[in-house]
Amino acid sequence: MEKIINNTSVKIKQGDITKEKVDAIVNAANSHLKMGGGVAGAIRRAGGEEIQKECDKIGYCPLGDAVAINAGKLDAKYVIHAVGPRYGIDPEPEKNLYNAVYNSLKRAVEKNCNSIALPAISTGIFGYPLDEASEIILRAIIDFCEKDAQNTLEQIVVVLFGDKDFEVFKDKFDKMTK
Ligand code: AR6
Repeated sequence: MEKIINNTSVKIKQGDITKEKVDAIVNAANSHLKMGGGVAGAIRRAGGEEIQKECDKIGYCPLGDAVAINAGKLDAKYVIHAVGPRYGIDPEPEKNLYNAVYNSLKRAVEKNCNSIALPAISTGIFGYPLDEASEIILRAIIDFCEKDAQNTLEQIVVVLFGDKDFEVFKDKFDKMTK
């Protein structure tokens, strides 16, 4: 499913984010930038150990923020490590999830990227319920496209791994952009 919002194409698709042909791939990170399982594990396997080494040089990213680092062996130019909230543990989960997504898009623009792919941040190991998280993630993307004066992105792709995740995001996106 694809819609154009203020000159930016926003696409919802199912797949493996490491295979996306985009300038920037977003990782669902933790504050210490230690790449564990889930999408981080997949990015690390596909991009090689230099991705973790680059993360170690930076060492820390605050909750709700995002940092762009080079993408190792991936086709992308950057991996943007976005720190979403651990559901039930971190404060202000809604605000922090929204900010993690919004700041990822900002970092991509700052690095002159035209295209970016994002996963369903916080909805795996960090346990954010999918229905709520999908709405927050999509709200941040739609707001960025509609309101951010700095937006120069041509394409934003939300890549969902599982069938159910894809269906939830697709339905939500459809409702939110009617
Ligand atoms: N492509 C796209 N999405 C994927 C892929 C993939 N290859 N693999 C998994 N997903 P998670 P979080 C989906 O757990 O909840 C790590 O240890 C997955 O199905 O990766 O933010 C980090 O180092 C789910 O829908 O991220 C952090 O410590 C979504 O990606 C912590 O987990 C996010 O799941 C982050 O947890």
